[in-house]
Amino acid sequence: MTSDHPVAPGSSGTSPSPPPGETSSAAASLDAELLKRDFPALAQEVNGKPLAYLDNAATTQKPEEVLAALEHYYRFDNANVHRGIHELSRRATEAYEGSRKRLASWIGANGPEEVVWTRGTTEAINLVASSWGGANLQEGDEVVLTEMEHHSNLVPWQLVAQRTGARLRYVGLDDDGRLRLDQLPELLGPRTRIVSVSHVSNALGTINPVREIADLVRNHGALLLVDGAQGAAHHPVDVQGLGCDFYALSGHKLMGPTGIGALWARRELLEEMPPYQGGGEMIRIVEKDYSTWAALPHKFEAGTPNIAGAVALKAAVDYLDRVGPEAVLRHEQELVAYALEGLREIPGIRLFGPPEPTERSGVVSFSLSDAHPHDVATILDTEGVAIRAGHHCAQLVMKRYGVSATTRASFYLYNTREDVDRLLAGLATVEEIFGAS
Ligand code: C6P
Repeated sequence: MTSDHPVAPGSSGTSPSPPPGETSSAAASLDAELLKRDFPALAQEVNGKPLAYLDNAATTQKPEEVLAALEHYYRFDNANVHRGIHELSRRATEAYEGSRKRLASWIGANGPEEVVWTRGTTEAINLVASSWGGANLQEGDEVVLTEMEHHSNLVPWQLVAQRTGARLRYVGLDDDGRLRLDQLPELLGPRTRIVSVSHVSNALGTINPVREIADLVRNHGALLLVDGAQGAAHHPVDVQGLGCDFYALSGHKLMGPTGIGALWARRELLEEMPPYQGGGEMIRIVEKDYSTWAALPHKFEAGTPNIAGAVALKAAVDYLDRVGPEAVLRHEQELVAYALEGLREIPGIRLFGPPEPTERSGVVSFSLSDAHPHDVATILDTEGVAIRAGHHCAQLVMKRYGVSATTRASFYLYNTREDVDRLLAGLATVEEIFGAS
């Protein structure tokens, strides 16, 4: 993928953000070939073939500057945060809190105290379900979810529903992998307390109209949590513009380290919510029978955090910001369009998700009539093409479409048309092995 105006890290490739869910036609394009060189893991051969890494919805590769930030922290600044009165601790704290500030302003938070570090999206949603849900849900209250959700946005609500007697209700999916938003007004009842929905589906690629959902939910007086695991990495995020109350994200999906993520929440909600876990860092005073809590966001951060992860996440955000989230989304949609064109030629293929590439981010999910997704993934692996096969932790999606698994290729800013060609060539090999698939 080349362009007349390639944008590489180091140059400013950003342009004003379009409304959520839309791409700006004026968005700068990017030069994936050039960006790829920043990612050492992508330079290797796998099974004797150059690696075509198409499993980015699972996790993304890390650019040199993220690796350098991790190494720099451990080589020079390694110390615990907020505790020691010494130079290293001061530096570690500054880098750790500096990263929080960067993330907060990048997603449009009203301040760093609205950003709680977590291990990732899963922990962020568990935090809300357990803390907010435990304190606010009562028997007969309702939580509205969708059939599109990742298990991380289902199971925490099931657990709190079992504890409190709250009921779970579900927005369905249409045949093309879109939410049945026509059902939402009916599902929002007098007992609805919270709606929790993914920004982008990991199994289908669908970009959900979060703002539209937020308007309905807020007019109804309920809260909205957005699972942004597949949102923030591929899509401009402005939590104010989205109109949500909670936004959960994972650092490793946006080129940061694993084990670091964040929960953004409106300050007044965090103020009212009880702590999620107890331990060091999150207290002000500890007596024998009770304790009082530290100020936000530390009230929710018990124990020694993933300092290196948080510090290196800033490098990832800086990188993504320079490339420009609008350009990333547009690039992914171009790759999706190109992939769909090739995939539609394959006999016996079934495609999942919206037919229009502009309705999705960089995910293509499909099944072949004769080959099991795991066999497809294994054959592609021998060709050096990394994809994911399975239920993608979205068993309700699989059930909705009557399959147990799909094959999924997911693109990111460093993928090229050549990577897609490698996928298509690998599928031709699958066809040869399995006959007319
Ligand atoms: N989906 C995938 O291959 P964690 O594991 O906490 O970083 O993210 C969980 C999660 C939550 N919501 C959505 C929409 C997701 O896609 C994921 C992670 C990966 O699709 C791993 S199962």
